[in-house]
Amino acid sequence: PATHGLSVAPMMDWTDRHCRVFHRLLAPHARLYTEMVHAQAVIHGDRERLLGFDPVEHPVALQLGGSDPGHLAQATRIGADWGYDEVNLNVGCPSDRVQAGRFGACLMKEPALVADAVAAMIAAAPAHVPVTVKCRLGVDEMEDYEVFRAFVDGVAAAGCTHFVVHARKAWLQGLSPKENREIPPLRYDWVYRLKRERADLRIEINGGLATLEQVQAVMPEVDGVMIGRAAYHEPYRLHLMDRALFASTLPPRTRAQLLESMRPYVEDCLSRGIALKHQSRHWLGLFHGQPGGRLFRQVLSEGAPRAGAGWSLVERALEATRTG
Ligand code: FMN
Repeated sequence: PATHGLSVAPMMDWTDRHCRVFHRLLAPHARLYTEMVHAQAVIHGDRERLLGFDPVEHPVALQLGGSDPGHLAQATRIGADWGYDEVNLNVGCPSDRVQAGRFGACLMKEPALVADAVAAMIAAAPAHVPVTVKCRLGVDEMEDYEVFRAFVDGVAAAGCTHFVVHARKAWLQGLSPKENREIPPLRYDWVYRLKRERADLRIEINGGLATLEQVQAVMPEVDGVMIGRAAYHEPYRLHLMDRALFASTLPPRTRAQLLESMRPYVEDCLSRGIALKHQSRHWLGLFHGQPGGRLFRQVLSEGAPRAGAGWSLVERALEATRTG
């Protein structure tokens, strides 16, 4: 069945709306995720700034942080009203700031609370907007597959049928968020086993997947893959993954063609006073490993912050990749 999915991970400070428009162009079939937004911010904050997105981003999921079922339910309803196609609860982020508010990865220790929150979110969401959970394998001393599966079972009993699993645990003390994405070992076998034992759930795997070969190796075991850092640092990989997974028969578009097709969106943003750097910072890795790739990055990163930087700068950066 054509359920095999590709998605781009929620990444704070990275997957903002401009980044997502770029990723959409590269990967027409991928599901895109927002940065995490706290439920309280959705309720009380500037919604246009926090939730605004471009229609081309569909299908796009809003990722929420929080643990209060009432607040999460309210934020879910608001997100659905804004047009998000999915609302995802963050049960994976280990930063200190996040623990203080009792949300993110520390919720792996509180399956009953997560189940309550998910039940409230599902009750608040219209039927066409699924509520999903992104979690880890565990935190701290949790070392037992059965405990992980019990977490999933508890949340599934509350009505969640779609889980994205970052296939490593997190240490809530002593490791930075960055270290928590690198040091705890990846254990894809736990995710494969979960899918085998809970075949009715949609299980997507995340963590350390960087190449098309790696993606193709895990695909038979799961329902989908979520790509984070590799998608951001080397975005052309997303294009190749999308084409391979969705059996596109059209020739791949070149990096330059893809970037040139951003032009109408970029010029529209420029005309509304949004500086080029807000877009171009997400493109720096487009020519990674290619002739002129460093110069492309340099021209954009030095030029884009200057007042008045416009599309001609992008053309100069592209020129660098043609001359090598
Ligand atoms: N995960 C979340 O669930 N919510 C976030 O807001 C979030 N922010 C992140 C910000 C950065 C800069 C990075 C690198 C990761 C972030 N993550 C967040 C974790 C990613 O979604 C993903 O689970 C992790 O990077 C592992 O996937 P990867 O190896 O493909 O990068």
